[in-house]
Amino acid sequence: MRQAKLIKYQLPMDSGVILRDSKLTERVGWIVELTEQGKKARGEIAPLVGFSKETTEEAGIQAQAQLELWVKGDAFNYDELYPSVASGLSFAEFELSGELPLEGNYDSAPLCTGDPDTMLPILDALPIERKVTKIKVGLYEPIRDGMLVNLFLESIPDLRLRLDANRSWTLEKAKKFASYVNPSYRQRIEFVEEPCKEPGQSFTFAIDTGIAIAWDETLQSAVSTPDFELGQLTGAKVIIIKPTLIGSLYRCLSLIENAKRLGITPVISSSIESSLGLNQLARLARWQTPASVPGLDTIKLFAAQLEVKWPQCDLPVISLDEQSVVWLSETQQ
Ligand code: OSB
Ligand code: MG
Repeated sequence: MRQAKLIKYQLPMDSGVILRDSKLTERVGWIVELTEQGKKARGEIAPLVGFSKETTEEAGIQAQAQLELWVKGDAFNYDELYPSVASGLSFAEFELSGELPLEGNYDSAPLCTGDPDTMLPILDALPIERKVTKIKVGLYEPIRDGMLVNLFLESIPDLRLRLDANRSWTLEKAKKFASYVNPSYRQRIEFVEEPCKEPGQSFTFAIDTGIAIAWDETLQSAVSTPDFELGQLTGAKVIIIKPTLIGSLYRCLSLIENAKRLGITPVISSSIESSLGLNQLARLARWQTPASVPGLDTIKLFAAQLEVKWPQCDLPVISLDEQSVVWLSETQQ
């Protein structure tokens, strides 16, 4: 017999987390719980404001409808669901069937949030194979970004950088940025995520500067179109896979497989899920992309964890029991 539960969670964020120009004071989302033959499995559905197209409400309504069908014996209709809903339900399903291995990769590329002076000793202490940090660029003048990049790469000779411009540069500004970076350092930029407004401009940037790029937003908008083929998204060395914004694990696994076949590196990344969802992402990363450093250093944006602890994180853990159950299958009432 199948049983299911839908729980709404609300977690406080660290003060000062800014997302797409607005402050994120609280993270709200859903946890689905599937029970079958005495086994219980969870998944997280958490649309991210400013990044997901669906709202939290819309995702919750769709999730509940899917759970109602699932307890009656139906399968989830992943291809018809919002990415966040497909992702959360599929994680729960993979967990239930034991297909998601337990071991996780919790060693992410640190997000450079504070000032360089506090980051440098942290980065210096990392082992060489993951001496890499992610820095947001494009928020200020290109010359400032260029100088910052030079400072990091000059201070730590074996450090590599991942930069993310979130499509904020014109081609001209992107090239200006590149011109400020010491040419001998360029190869130590692993990639720039989405340098320009248009994917075509980002591609030109990569060709003209020799600096590798990664698709993040471009992959998200392309993957949901009919007849999508990764091979048509040319020009990037890396694709950023954020299941909450991409969709079901089936879709993610197929992307990973195709990326490897095409010589593109897949990097599993977070969409600021709670510690519950983040742990599953770390397990996906260990399982499917053991050769790349994941982008999961986002627990530090929270003021609390949810139900399960993220290794090496001392934030208080709030129990799922303290969150509100919004729907239960009849057999559980
Ligand atoms: O810009 O890549 C982004 C998280 C949520 C929304 C957007 C982004 C991110 C991250 C995740 O940067 C962390 C990472 O990729 O290392
Ligand atoms: Mg990005």
